[in-house]
Amino acid sequence: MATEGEYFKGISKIPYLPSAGPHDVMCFKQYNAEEVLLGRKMEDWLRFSVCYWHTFCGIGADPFGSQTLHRPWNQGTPMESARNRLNAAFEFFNKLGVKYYTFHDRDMAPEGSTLEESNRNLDQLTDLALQLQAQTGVQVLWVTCNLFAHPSHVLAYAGAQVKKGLDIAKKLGAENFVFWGGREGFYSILNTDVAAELKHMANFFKMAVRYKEKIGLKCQFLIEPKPKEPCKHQYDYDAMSVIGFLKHYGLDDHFKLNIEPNHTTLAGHSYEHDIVMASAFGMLGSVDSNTGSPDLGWDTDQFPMDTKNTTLVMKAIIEQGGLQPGGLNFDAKVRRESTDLEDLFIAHIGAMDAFARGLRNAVRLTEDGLLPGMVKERYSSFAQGLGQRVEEGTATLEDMEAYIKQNGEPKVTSGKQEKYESIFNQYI
Ligand code: XUL
Ligand code: CO
Repeated sequence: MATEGEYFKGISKIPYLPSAGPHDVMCFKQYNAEEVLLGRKMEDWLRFSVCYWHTFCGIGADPFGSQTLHRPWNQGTPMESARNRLNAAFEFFNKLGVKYYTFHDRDMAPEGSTLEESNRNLDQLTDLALQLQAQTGVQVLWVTCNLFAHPSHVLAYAGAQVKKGLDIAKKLGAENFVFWGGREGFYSILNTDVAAELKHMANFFKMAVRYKEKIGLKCQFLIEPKPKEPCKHQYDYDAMSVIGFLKHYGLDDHFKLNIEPNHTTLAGHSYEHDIVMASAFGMLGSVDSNTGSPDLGWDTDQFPMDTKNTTLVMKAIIEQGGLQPGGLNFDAKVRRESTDLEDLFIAHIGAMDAFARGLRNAVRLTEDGLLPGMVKERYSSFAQGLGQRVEEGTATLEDMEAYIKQNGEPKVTSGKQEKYESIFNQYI
């Protein structure tokens, strides 16, 4: 029965029905929140989060066409719509069974004609958000500020906005705060002083760290790499560029990375690349779990449905012991042709099942130990003798020369890539 103020009528709490047939797309067949794998509940490995901007603010417009998605919550004044949207969002989280959400300041509350008015709008909407969080137990995975839409492109405005963003992160108990500037880059090198901009960006982050400490905000700071779009070149190009930047400016103790695979593929890497690289440096904080179309040159923010990709991601997450306090945030939008409200559920359920299956695959891969054992064996010569001294950083080039002279020409050892690939395929 539809209750008053209900937006997703006819849809009740999404059940786990592992034996449902392929036609039934409104249930989970893989994701069983309470099931324990490797000593942890599935919901704690996966920490799913719904993003506000695509799912509740998206209207299907693109540079070539206007609105196709007409949502029932977009009614009344901008503030009335914002309130309806927040109520619809919490109904969606509850029915889907997701415990986290993410938002930009300007998707939760409309921009006013001054900073003060925008801040007042945000105060009112975050009061309602706090109430809905308390009623439902749904929490903020991360907050971010939309620093890319305002027409003035003034650095001080961005600073003022981030100050307020950090205040609301504290108010709502956000577990993380994301920085994805969008405009931190350039369109033409001719009018750009790259060294000055990088220094200003680092100093901006230092201001954010100082304000966070001043207000006693306990959340993880994350930078989200993206190589381009809207800028021609963005300074936070990919995981390794951001890690280098953070280390260069002494910020690496204060930030980790929020990796979005669609951005990774835009940077010319394979889907899992930045997840693996960030994790290798202890810098993987959270994931904007989406996918692109690698044959396209722009950010399509599609729902991640490919279980090979999700298996590779979950393998890296298991290897680093989980993603907490980060999570898997669906920075993904339904296509402009997917016009039914139900499509929002179908998309999230499909992606959650793809990740749950990826988790199950990665758990089997870990428990069997076959592939991890083969990798260990491949590096075993670094566990003793000269190899061990390379590992420890005490070997010299002279040692290497002496080793070769003593042991003669090296024997060829196969890298066995096809064997690894063929074994991996048996887990997906
Ligand atoms: C843009 C993008 C953003 C960030 C938050 O490509 O991914 O939505 O995740 O600003
Ligand atoms: Co993102």
